Amino acid sequence: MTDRSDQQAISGAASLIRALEESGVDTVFGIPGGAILPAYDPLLDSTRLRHILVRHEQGAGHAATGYAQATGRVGVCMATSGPGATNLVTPIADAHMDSVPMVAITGQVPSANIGTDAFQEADIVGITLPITKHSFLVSRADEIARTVSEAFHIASTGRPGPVLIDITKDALQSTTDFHWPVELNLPGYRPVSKPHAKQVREAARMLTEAKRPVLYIGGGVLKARASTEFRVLAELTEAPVVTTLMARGAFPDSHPLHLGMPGMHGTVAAVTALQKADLIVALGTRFDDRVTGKLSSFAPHAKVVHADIDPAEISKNRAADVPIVGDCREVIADLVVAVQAEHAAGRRGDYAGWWEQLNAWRRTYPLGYELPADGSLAPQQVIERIGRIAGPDAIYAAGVGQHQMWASQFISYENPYTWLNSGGAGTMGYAVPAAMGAKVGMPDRTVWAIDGDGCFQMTNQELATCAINDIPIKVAVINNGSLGMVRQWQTLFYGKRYSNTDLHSRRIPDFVKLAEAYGCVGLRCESPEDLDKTIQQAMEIDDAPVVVDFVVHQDAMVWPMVPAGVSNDEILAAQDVRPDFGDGEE
Ligand SMILES: Cc1ncc(C[n+]2csc(CCOP(=O)(O)OP(=O)(O)O)c2C)c(N)n1
Ligand SMILES: [Mg+2]
Repeated sequence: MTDRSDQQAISGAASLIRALEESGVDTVFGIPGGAILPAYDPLLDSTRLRHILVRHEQGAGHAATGYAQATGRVGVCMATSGPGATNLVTPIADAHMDSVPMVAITGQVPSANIGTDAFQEADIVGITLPITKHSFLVSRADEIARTVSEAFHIASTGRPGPVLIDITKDALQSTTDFHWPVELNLPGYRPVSKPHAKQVREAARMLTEAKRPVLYIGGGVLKARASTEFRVLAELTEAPVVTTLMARGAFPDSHPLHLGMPGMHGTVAAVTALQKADLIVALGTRFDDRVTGKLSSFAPHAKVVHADIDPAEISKNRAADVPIVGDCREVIADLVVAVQAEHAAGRRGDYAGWWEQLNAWRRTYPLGYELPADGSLAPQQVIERIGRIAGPDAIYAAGVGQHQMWASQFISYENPYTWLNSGGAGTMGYAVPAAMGAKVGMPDRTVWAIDGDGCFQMTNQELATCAINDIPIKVAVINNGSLGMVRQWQTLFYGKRYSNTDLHSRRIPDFVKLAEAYGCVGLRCESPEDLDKTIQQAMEIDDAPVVVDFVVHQDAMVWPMVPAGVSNDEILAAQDVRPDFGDGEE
């Protein structure tokens, strides 16, 4: 590595900017303020860093996440102390839940003032301790460059996650020598990436002996950039595949081995395959409660192979018979070799009977929806048509709610890194800023935010950021006039008592006028006849952000559904439709 040290004394702030540049950062999303102000001065001179001035720090955080999820690089956001920093709490928690590599930089009050309730003082390290992979409080200029280097290393290696660097104002203002590269000083941080060969061989042996295996893959396969390797494994074994909400796109939806998404709103085939499996090979996934349903009745007949880079995940929720700690790409590559060895020795899994059953479930209970009898727009149809027209090369970022589930169900994901959403935290307000971050990282791709009328009202101020900074995202507001997902639960579990879920957003705000006020193009679509035309119109605009207000039927519901806390065996394919699995438990 070439030494890019600077013997001249520079400010801590300048060393921060230099360190970010040397770390390969090209974009920082943020808002300045008193404590971080020194860092904004040298930023003005940087030719390698683009700072995008957002309208709310939450927007900066989700933009960093969207950028990271779309590109695989570390996303960076920056804020001042106190309220600037606390506005980052939600996106930091969100990135933590979804293992997104992010570095959040916050200014802190001068070190002499810490603990005095100084103006805009907040103990952001303390506040975010449980929701970061690591956090640093830096109070000396000399430590800034090293800390930046360590933060990027920690955020992006092992199980990725958010790292906070809180820097006191005096550290930014005092002088230091700049040295790069720095020697990392991280005793005890050594993520294991190479899996244990014996465990991998055991997993391969179990795969060939199983009669009803399922390959259950999660976001870790995407984080490890292992989609290509995984496809080889799937095709070699010919075992069925299910992809979690976080793994949509890791394996093509059109692939015949793909059963779809498991979990609360998964396909009948995917959910039931796990329930009836005799072997689950879990790769980069964490047996989340939204996948397992009632844990004690989840996949009662299955032995479990569980591979994850984070040893804390293994046997956390479901005991693993074969635990494998390692990077998913290496695990999968080694599994391919081990399965090939099994085949060479004349041992090959026979899943013919299993596929017969799976195909019957797939045929009988495909994903579907009904068109509203009154001729109004079905939200599912809107989303399906956007997916068809924008195609598999576009990137889709969803909000949280019914529209998110429909976007995961009715858009066909063929490529990795084309589906971005807030899976673990379920953060309303994620879509617009995440789409903005994705578009900045992938400027040549079409980026659609599929948002709810509720979610959109939490972070739509970033439309101003998009319009001003030439970030032409497209936003589909799936306007059902309500907090639809909550309303769905009220319909099903609270006797249709609709307490505080009516947003009246067919009327207020006027999303078309709102879009126009922000310098975007605003369109509205209210009937199926105009659907394709309106989407095409939005597709043709590439010099400004576009917002389409899709006014949809209010009563559409997300199916299939496993009600919270019950066994996945109780899955409902649609309202009052309990699948017949031929086991007499209709
Ligand atoms: C920040 C936040 N607050 C509250 C919730 C609870 N919640 C989950 S979905 C939902 C409704 C979302 O409404 P909308 O954006 O209109 O989406 P829809 O379900 O109607 O498609 C709510 C309130 C949440 N997930 N996140
Ligand atoms: Mg809604």
